[in-house]
Amino acid sequence: ELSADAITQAISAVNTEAIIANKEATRNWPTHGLDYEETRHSKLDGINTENVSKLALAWSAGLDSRRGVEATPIVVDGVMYVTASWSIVHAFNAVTGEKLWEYDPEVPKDYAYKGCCDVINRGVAVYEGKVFVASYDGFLHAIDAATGAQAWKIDTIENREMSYTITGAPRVYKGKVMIGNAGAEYGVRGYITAYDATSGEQQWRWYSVPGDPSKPFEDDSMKAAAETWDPAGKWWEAGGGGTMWDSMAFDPELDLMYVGTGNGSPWNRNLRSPAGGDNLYLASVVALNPDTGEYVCHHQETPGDNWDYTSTQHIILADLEIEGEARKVWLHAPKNGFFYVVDRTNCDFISAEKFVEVNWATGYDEEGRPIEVDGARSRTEPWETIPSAYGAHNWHPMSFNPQTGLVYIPAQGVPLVQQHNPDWQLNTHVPGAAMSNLGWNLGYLFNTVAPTATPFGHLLAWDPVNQKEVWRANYVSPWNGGTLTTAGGLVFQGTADGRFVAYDAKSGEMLWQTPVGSGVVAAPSTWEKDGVQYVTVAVGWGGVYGQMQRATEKTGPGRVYTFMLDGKGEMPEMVEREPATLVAGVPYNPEDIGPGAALYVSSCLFCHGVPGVNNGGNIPNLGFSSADTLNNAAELLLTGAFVEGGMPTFEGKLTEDEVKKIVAFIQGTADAVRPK
Ligand code: PQQ
Repeated sequence: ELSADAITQAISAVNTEAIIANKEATRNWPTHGLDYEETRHSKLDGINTENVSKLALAWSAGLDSRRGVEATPIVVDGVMYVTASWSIVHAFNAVTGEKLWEYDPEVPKDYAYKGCCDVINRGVAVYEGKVFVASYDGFLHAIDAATGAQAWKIDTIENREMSYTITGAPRVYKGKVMIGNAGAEYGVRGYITAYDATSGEQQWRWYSVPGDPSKPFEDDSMKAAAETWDPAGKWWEAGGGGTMWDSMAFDPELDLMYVGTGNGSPWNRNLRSPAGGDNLYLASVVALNPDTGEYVCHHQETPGDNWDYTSTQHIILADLEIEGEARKVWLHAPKNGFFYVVDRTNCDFISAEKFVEVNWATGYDEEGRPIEVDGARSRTEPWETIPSAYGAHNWHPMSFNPQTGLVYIPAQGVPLVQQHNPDWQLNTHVPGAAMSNLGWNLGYLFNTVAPTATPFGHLLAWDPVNQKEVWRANYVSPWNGGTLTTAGGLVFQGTADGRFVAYDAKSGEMLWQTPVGSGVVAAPSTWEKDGVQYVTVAVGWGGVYGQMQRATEKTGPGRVYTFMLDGKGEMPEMVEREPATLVAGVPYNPEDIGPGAALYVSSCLFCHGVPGVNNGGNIPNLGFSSADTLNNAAELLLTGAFVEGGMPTFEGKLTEDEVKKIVAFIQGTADAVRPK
């Protein structure tokens, strides 16, 4: 039994000093990345290489979620907070699994299309008695930790005409709740804001890209940044991008915070800033003063980003000995395929090496600038992006174990070809331009020729001092979960094919695994209560890749699992998908297939995948629709029949005749790929 008083007491005790003190023994998991340095390295060793074979379920609980679950569970003194899709917060007694309360921020379901990558949320922050969640529709909510009642709610979005969303977990440092936002696929201007944790009052805001140059710059960093953009591209109309949609880390000794910035809006620099330029502060790690939000310094990983190479991936602060010298560094493995070690006292570049195959740059010079390859910015030829926009490593958190000296990275490759789109216009539906009917602004056409790369996913153990691979564990698919490493000599990771696995952190030997009933994308956490160590992982397949692809026939729904040695919990039933068959018999005019393909790309592609070719993730592949659905497609699409599930209405966006063409493409493709 956990009384409301006990919860209040536990969460009221969480503040910056307590989060710092927790590092000593890491009994709790009080902040997203475990500690301010975001190491995800637990000092707990109750579960270790010797006994992990006895790890078994303590309890599991449903999250009532059919879309992606990306949250790291926060656990303090036996109280657990985890979010599921649509930013819904669930509170549990972490030892028994008893549900304490649920908080639904009531994100309007017709808001879903304003975000690129599934209606996901990466978790909460807790501080001085409150739980903070940033909802998909851009509000920051403060909730009473014991009761789940709302304490306050703040609109973080300064311009609701733009497609801003929030998917990231807030962090709280010295009484300020920090949160960024998302939307750089659509055209927004990225910013991060700090709010007072008690009152919700805004404390500061820092933009990652300059605004309209006819107005005063907000600060010197914006003035400096504007010089690296070409005004001919009118970046302020598309917003510029640079959204800070995920990572933050804090160094309490230096009193600095670090934040990763996203890609440009539009993606294509030839359109965004035609004369070139670095386009600060896109695709960078930036150091800010956490008290004031003032810019301190930065390292730009992908100058003039042109490939959706976001640098929002998880940042880890570490103290390493490099060439005989003690260095305070940050470690980073962004989408672009290079692993960075940078001096976090002054943002001085130390080293960068490829951690997967990379074709856009051969390496970095001493100043920390990439040596680019000809053709990677072509305005005429297709370019196969290796890594692609899915990232060599996406948001799935990595971890750093100072005992092995290794970083554990969910590495991957998803093939994609991009080609400059000379017909691109801001906020305009152009058939053939991916998702442009929903407001995407990329400036590229995709897969105009077939990619040659092979998809892959592996857990990569990387030595950041020597910048080299030490071991890897191969998977059947990209898009595997975030990692956790422990003083018990272990690495934990969930997999796309629906398992939760423990490895020997030194050797990579698999020591334990269990099925969990769905592909896993989130990272686990570990914590202790009454001397017993537990490991928790939230499960629910999704995110941008998981919407249209899958690697297991097990289909969730979202669930949180807690494991302990000799646990006696009963494994829940694992649900198999209904076998799917390619749709047949829907009448269509073959001449409609071509125009239908272009409309499909601009309205459906990045959620539903290629009909009959992708197999469908948490969103169905339309090649496997029923004939009834396709025969009634116009009515379903144009009246918003699926809005509750997150699909927008296409009323006013598509005509009946255009829907007919899309149906022709779906049925035509199903017929074309059906085995003879
Ligand atoms: N989100 C995911 C996910 O949760 O699976 C994957 C991605 C995002 C990306 O690959 C992105 O590029 C991305 N970009 C933005 C952006 O540009 O603002 C936001 C997000 C997001 O908020 O989830 C993603």
